[in-house]
Amino acid sequence: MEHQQDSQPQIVTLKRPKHHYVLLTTADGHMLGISAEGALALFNDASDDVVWDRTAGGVKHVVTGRDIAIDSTNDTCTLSIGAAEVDIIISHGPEKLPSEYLEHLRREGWTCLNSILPPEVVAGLERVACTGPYEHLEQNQGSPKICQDAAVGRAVAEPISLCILREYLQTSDIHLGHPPGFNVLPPETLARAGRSWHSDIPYTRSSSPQPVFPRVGPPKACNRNTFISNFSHLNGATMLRPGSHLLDANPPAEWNAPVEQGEQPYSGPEATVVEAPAGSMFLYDARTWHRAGYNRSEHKRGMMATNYETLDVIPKRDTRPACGKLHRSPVYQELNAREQRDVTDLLMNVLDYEES
Ligand SMILES: O=C(O)CCC(=O)C(=O)O
Repeated sequence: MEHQQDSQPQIVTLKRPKHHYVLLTTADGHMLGISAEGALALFNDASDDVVWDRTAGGVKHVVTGRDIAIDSTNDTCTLSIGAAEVDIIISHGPEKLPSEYLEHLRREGWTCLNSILPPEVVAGLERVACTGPYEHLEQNQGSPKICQDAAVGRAVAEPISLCILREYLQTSDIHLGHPPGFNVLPPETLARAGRSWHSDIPYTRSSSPQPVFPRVGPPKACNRNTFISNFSHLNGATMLRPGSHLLDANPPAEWNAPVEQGEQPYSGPEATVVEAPAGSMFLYDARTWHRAGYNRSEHKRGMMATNYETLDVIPKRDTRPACGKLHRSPVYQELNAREQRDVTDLLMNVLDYEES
């Protein structure tokens, strides 16, 4: 990690990791881990217990150090789990243990799961965002993004980030605050959404009958920005003020003072920009002051914005209609059983309310 203290704002640059752990998954999305009793077991949800590392002779369970001999040059194998023979896929995993990301999120107010998504999911997100090889195309605004490519649901239900979000929000009962949104920033433009310094909770411009939550107290919502392009200060990476989620205050008015054409709101040393490769997930407490940067590159900057919140927070936009459309779409059948379950819970697990 390289810090450039002398530039404004503070820039933290994360290079693509040279090494990733692996997950051992079944076709329906269960993850192989080691239970508290020390037995091999399949889990619905991720935790440190499902993270493995490749070794010369197979895989090693990272937390316990237990080795399993398999031909790990292949990406599939069959293992005995209890009385059953189970087919396992060795799949792309995180750079670090979930608990390490969680510790950083609690300490700094943000964490970045560097390059957590496999390339094929990033490619699907590029198709929907119309960035990268598709940047000459215009986004399809005719149906929810989650119905346009299975990559969207796969990213929404990415298991390592979900585990961190549930731990951070201190409940597994979480939902999305709006259907996944695509914040695509063309060159030389101020973002339409999130161009000024703001917090995403308590909501001030929500269309839902939102109770007002105090800024202080336990976290109610956590944002997850999924980088579809490589994110850099040059192409308008999100800026935040670390630690501001713990302040009982909104951003200072002068940070959003009117600016001349081509200038930006506050961009000084109190702000931090995290640069990371496409496929990374950037998590930050939704109270954190943040804003989109200004894209000075020649290409669109693509990002998928999702916001994960506790049950008492009413979604900013009703997520249930998008879920109904997803269930009727062939894209739903491309998701595995765990992804179907997680996406459905995240979109449907809301208290009943009328939009105002
Ligand atoms: O697009 C960005 O970088 C910022 C997004 C934002 O402000 C938001 O999602 O609330």
